[in-house]
Order: sequence, then C-alpha cells, then structure tokens
Amino acid sequence: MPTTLDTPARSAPNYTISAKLPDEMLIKWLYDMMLIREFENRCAQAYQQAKIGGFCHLYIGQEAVAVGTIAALNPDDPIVHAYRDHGHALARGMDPKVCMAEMFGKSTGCAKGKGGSMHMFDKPHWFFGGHGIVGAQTPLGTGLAFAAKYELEVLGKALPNPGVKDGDPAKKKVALAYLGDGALNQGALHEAMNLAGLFSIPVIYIVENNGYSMGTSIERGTTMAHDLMVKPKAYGIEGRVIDGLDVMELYDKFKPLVDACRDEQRPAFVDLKTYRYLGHSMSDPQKYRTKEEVEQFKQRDSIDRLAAHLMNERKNARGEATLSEQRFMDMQAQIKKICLESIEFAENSPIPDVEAELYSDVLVNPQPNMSPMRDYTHGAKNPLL
Ligand SMILES: Cc1ncc(C[n+]2csc(CCOP(=O)(O)OP(=O)(O)O)c2C)c(N)n1
Ligand SMILES: [Mg+2]
Repeated sequence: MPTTLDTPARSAPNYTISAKLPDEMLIKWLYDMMLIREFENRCAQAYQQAKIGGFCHLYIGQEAVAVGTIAALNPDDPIVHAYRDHGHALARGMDPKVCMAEMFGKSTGCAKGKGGSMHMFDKPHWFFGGHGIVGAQTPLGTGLAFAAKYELEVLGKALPNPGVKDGDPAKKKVALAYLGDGALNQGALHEAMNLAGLFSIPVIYIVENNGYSMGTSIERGTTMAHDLMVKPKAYGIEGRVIDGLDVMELYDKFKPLVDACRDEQRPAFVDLKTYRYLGHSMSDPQKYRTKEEVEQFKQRDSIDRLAAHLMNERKNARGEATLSEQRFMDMQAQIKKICLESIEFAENSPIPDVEAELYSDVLVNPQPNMSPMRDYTHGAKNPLL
C-alpha cells in the first residue's frame, strides 16, 4: 500500500465554497463523472472486442479530478494533459460521439482518427491534448500560460489562434498542465517549473497522483514521495496537497488557488491524491498491488460519495433531497443511451482516407527514417519528398 495514498476514515462533510453552489451545478458534476465512467467502461468493452486498437488508458476512479479542477476554470482557460485523457476531454465539453470516434480511429474523431486514445484534442474548448510522451505536456502548458500572460501584459491583443474564438487580451487567464506522478522526474517538468517560477507564469501543474507509474509505486521511483511540496518550493512555486477523491472538497481547496494564480498571474503546483481502479493500460496483470488495496479505495469512490451527499445529506430550497432517486436513475439511463449512441456513431463512421489524410495535420519528417522493409505509407505520397 503506497504510504502517500492514505485512506483516512471520512468525517461528516464540511464543504465550504461548494456548499453554496447551485444544486444544478453539483448535479452536473455528478452527471459528468458518471458519463466519464460509463464512457470508459464502454471503451474497455470495445477494446476487448478489438474495435479500439493501440494503447488505451482508462480513467476510472480518477473522475473527480478532471471534473473538479475544470469546474474551477473559465471556459477559455487552456488545459493540456498526458495520455489518460478521455475524461478531461469529456469534462471540457467534447461531444462523446466525437471522442468515441477518435477511440475507434475514425475520420469523425476529434483528431480525424489519427490520434486515438492518447491524443484527444479540442481547440474550441481550449483543450490542447492528449500527449503520449511522459512529461512532454508540462512545457506546453507553461507555454500556453506564458502566451496568455504575454497577450495581456506585453501585446495588449490576442495572438492569432485559428480555430478558437479570439481570447480577450484584457482578461487574466490561468492554464492547467496535468501530469501523472510518473512525470515527476522528467527533466521537461523541472525546466518548465523553473521558467514558471522565474517569470511568474500563471500555470498550475496538477500531479494526478494515483500512486503508480505503470507498475512502479511512487515511493520506488521518486525522492520525497511523502512530501512532494519540496519540489515546487525549489522553484519558488506555491504547492498544495489536495484529496482528489471527494469532488466538493477538491473544489473547495482548488478554486481559491486558481483564483489567486489568475489574479496574481503566478504558478502553483498541486499534489492531487487519487487512485485508478483498473490497470495502467488494457494489458496489465497488476502484480504490483493487492486486490485489498483497490477495494479499500473503492470504498471511497468519488461518484458514490457525491451521489450520497446529494441524495441523503444536502437539501434543496424546498427542504427535499437535492437529488431524487428517480432523477438519479434517469441520469443513469440517459448516460447509457449517450454512450451506446457514441459507439454506434463510431462504428458507422468511415476510416480516414489514406491518400488524403496520412500527411495532413501531422508533422512530416522530410527525411524518410522508416524501415524500407515495410511500406508504412500504404502508397500515399509524401508531399515534401
Ligand atoms: C518519456 C517517456 N518515457 C516512458 C514512457 C512509457 N510510459 C508510458 S506511461 C508511463 C507511466 C506514467 O505514469 P504516470 O505519469 O504516473 O501516469 P498514470 O499512468 O498513472 O496516469 C510510462 C513510463 C513514455 N510514454 N514516455
Ligand atoms: Mg500515476
């Protein structure tokens, strides 16, 4: 059992900011978390049926992190993530059909079927990926935040950004750069954090600390795993530890941090403690942890927690339960329908046209470095050769 992921007994909730939010907002959080979980379950099924290929990392267990952190943002605050990214895409507003089509490698997907599970991308929603190289997204998040600050303080106008509505140059922004605990020791993160500290860049590094990097526990791979706050401290960046299994508690702690970083145009670092229920990817015998450990975290499931709060603890203006059992069941049915329709849409969508698509929207290496033994191009002509 990783020591960094303690599972303390829960006391009665003492929510602060989130307790004052409208009922419908909290119900939407629950809906979004349930949608992500159902979507991921459907992905697992489709993967087992070989309808989804390549790598596939599911987000089940961690849903509160994407939903709670994104809820604290403005819609045009940029975010960037690693490869466990379906949940963030959905929480940011991507159409589940488009997300599922990308999973299936179909041309109706958000990256026209060329990205797959690890490369969700949704520029209109200010979601800049989906990145498969561990840690590589952290300098990108720093750059997105730097660009916003540069527009505001130096240019006085929005930089050209085709595909999204022009940002308001007079508006202070904050960017989120999510990373796994396995990215903590990547040089890119430390270079990025140094710059962010030096230039006071409004980026928040969110470590989705699920305790494992593939099969390696954080204690085995990272110094000071029990106190990650020493890392941002070295770069003059404020750090916070936040429990990522209770979305309302998460929001209560995270929202003021976002507001402060926006207002003061400076960075932060969050050790967000969470847990994934399934293996690292679809093929993982999980010999590195016990079934009891997984069960223990399931006892603190974030969806169960919020549902119980809305159905049993929180009252609406009429003094009734905020969420009735009937409405909860209706939500379940609606989500199931949406996910099944997404699968149907993905299945019925065409695969990308090789000739038209293989070299469009991708970085083409003009020096062919592919094996001459195999025709990776399927006959498509490289426009740069
Ligand atoms: C630079 C680099 N090194 C190694 C890998 C192989 N790899 C893929 S995922 C992964 C583990 C990352 O774990 P973590 O950051 O904790 O994210 P999680 O899977 O827990 O979400 C590794 C080592 C990679 N993709 N990129
Ligand atoms: Mg991890």
